[in-house]
Amino acid sequence: MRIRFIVLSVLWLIGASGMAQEVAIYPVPQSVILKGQMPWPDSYRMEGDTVAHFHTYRQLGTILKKGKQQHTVAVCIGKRGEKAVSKYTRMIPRHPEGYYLSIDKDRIVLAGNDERGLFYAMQTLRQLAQGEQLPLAEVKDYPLVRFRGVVEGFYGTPWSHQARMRQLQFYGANKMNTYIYGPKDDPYHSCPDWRKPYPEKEARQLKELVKVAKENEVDFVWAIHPGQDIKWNSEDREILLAKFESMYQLGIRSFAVFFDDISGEGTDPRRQAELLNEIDDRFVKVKKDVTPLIMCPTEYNKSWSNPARGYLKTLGEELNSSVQIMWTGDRVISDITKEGLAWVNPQIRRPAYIWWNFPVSDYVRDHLLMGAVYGNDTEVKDEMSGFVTNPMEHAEASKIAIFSVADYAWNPRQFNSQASWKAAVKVLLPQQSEALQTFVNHNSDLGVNVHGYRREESVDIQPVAERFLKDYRQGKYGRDDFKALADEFERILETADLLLVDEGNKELVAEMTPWLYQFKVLGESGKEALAMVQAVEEGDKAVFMRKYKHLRALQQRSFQIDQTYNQNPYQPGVKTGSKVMQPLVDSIFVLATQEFNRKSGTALSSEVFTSPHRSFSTVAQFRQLPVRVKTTRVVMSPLLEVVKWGAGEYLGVELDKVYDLQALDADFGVKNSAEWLQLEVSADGEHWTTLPVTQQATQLKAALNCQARYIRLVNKEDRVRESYLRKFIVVTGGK
Ligand code: LOG
Repeated sequence: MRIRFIVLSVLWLIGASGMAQEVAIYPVPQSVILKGQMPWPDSYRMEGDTVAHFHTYRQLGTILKKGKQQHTVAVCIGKRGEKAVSKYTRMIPRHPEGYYLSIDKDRIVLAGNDERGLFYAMQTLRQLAQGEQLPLAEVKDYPLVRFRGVVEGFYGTPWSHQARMRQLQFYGANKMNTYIYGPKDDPYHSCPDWRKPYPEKEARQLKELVKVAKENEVDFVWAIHPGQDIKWNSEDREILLAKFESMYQLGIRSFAVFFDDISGEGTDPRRQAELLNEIDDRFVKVKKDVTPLIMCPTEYNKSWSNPARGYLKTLGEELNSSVQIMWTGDRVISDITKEGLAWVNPQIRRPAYIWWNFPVSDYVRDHLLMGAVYGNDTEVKDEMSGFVTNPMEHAEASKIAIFSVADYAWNPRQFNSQASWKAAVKVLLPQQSEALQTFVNHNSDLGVNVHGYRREESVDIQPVAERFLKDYRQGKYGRDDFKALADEFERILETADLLLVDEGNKELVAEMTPWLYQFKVLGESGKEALAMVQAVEEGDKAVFMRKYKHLRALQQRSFQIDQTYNQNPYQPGVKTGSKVMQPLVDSIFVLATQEFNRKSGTALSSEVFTSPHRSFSTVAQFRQLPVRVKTTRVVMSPLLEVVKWGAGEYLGVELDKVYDLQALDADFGVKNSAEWLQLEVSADGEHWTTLPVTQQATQLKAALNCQARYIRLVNKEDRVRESYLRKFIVVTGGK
């Protein structure tokens, strides 16, 4: 029997030549020894307390196969201290959630350091037992980061009950132990209804989730987000405690309090600490079976934190030491670095509990973020107490990133981003993984966005695309490059069809469908753009015209998809391949059309439609806000966080030329914005005219009735003001 190690401890090929069998274990274990394999036996004999470990034990039925080999294998399951595994005590790692798994000819041993460790041994056994033969192996394993999981903490449509059930199973299978429930748009989690109990149906569903979480060894953490309207008085404190008590009655044993994205009184760190300590003393510690509290601070990232104000330091000093403090890194969206942790940890006097804002897409909702997980430091296990990812509102599509976060957080040192990403794709859609890999290759980046966070995309083809364009601008190009691009476009359009009809993961395909429609158009457009290049070269005018017209139609089709699907009020539309492939198609189209015009003396339009307008601002948080056009409306992308306007700072839209302006329709989420914001318009960007604004609740309205190119709102006061940006629409009269 021959054993070959392919990539150390990630993927092994075992077996006699010709009968190679792939064994992949994720998250990558700390130590694995493979000793060969054997045919599946025809019977098993259980040893150990299967009643006590029932939810782990019952998985055996779906894992162990019965073969023809006349042989009985003993299966010992238990945790440290139990008789069934007492012989193996020394082999079990002394780490929370650690386990020892061994499979040899006569015996399978699943020995946990604790209950969860035992459950994880079973998950590893499941991955080992996928093939025609049973691998003989010895695994000693434990996680390096204590809390690993997901925070459902995004804005947008909360996950459905079914989606959450599927998630919890996925976490268990991938050794994640934490799910923090905190969807911003659940009214009972946040304002206005955090004070009220859940209605009966929602309460019943939460109960069911808690049960499934338990079966999968996941702590179901219920978070409350009361900061926007909390009063620091005993009444609100008692109401909050009563709400926690009612959640406890539903079976919840883990709790969090979020103070992110709020303004006003609720942001006071002293009051926040007082409240949390009181919950800790009067609720968590009294209950005995409740896990340590988690809190998300108001200054949850470095760029928003001002050490002179002492917010974090106050929390660090005053919060009970058992309370976990969440942290998103140097910015709202950023990867975690050693330096960043060295900055925050001394202030909060404990290792930060990481809230990683990827693949959350609530600020780029027209994109699907299915790229690889990379960028987090792999030598920071001791500097963080937990690592949870904030996903997209698309639950199934988020599993690509979740899978790799599970891998990273379990064993950061051996984390291999690319291998993990590809393994995730295979797990999510085993029968159609090549197609899914093509799709995710081109659906990774976020496009220009307010947080400036970008991801690599179309990595393999990107250098080819760049070289091709550079050469073509100089009137030549390489045949091989042309062919490679043509192949890729073809693959893209095939992939779209393959995935659209696939039944292997219906939930995933449903989430991806609008993007698959767009992906298909992208593939077709790319093919036609290259056909235009060829037709110009061959001097075939008729073919060129046909291809030109078709590509024009495809551009319109793409626009229709963008205007029809995923019409959320934030970033409506459907973008795919937006980093490399779509710009490539646009550039080829422009260059080939110009070349054709030059050669044949025609004047075909080579214009590609993009928004000609842009936003401008002196407020750092408003930089790079995308602006889009919807018929005669110029719409700025809303922002979810609290924004600080310094004295005299402004936000505005610059149109591509002077227009007849009709109205401004804005909403800054605060009731007094008309008092401190001044509306100004200008034709040249130098001479400004002030116009009146009216306010109703948080809505701002102004009749413009003038000709102008620039419209801005200025903080006319000499002090900092806070607001949100819910809406900023300029209505033009067309021309
Ligand atoms: C929110 C979060 C949101 C994310 C990305 C935290 C702690 N809070 O700016 O709910 O999903 O950023 O938009 C946040 O990240 N605010």
